[in-house]
Amino acid sequence: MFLETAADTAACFERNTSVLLESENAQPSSVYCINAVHVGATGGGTTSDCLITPGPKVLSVNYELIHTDDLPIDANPNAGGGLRIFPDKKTPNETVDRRRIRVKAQYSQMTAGIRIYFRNFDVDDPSADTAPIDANDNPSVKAGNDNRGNVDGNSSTKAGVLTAPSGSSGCQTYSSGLSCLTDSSGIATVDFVVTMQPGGGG
Ligand SMILES: [Ca+2]
Ligand SMILES: [Ca+2]
Ligand SMILES: [Ca+2]
Repeated sequence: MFLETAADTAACFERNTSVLLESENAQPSSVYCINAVHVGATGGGTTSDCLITPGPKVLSVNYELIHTDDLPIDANPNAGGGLRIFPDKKTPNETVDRRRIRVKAQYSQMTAGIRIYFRNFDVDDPSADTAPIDANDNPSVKAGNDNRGNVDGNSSTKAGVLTAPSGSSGCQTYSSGLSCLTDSSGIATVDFVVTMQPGGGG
């Protein structure tokens, strides 16, 4: 690539010098470099400088209801803050699974086919740090992995389960969770099933 500004050209005629600005080939990571080649009547030389451009990344993670009659996602007023959902039945005999929530990650480029990796955690119950509520903490460590429930009767799902949304394609499990591909808006989507007995509270 070759660049020469009008100002540089004007300077050439006045001083019989020129400055050629050249971008280097793509550099690793997010480094972008420009070389300036100076040519003058009494000599010349090359100077260069580099800058780091912002790399592509996930800008935000948002949560959406799956069933239109689910209770809204709202701010958790209890210890720990964050957001909360109501995963229980709304009437005694209904069969709707309200434990499932939709998670959308927004990539910084509106590009389809970028693989985004999702991972879920069983975080510490912030409401207590001692038994009988939360027995796995101590004065210096507030340990997670204290959920009492799980998704499917297997203790390996104590942190909840990530699943591919119905009708999606391109999702793959990996050692720590699930990855899915972005759509043309740069959004990758997974579903997350919560446990019914979070925290150490049982
Ligand atoms: Ca704990
Ligand atoms: Ca705790
Ligand atoms: Ca927990």
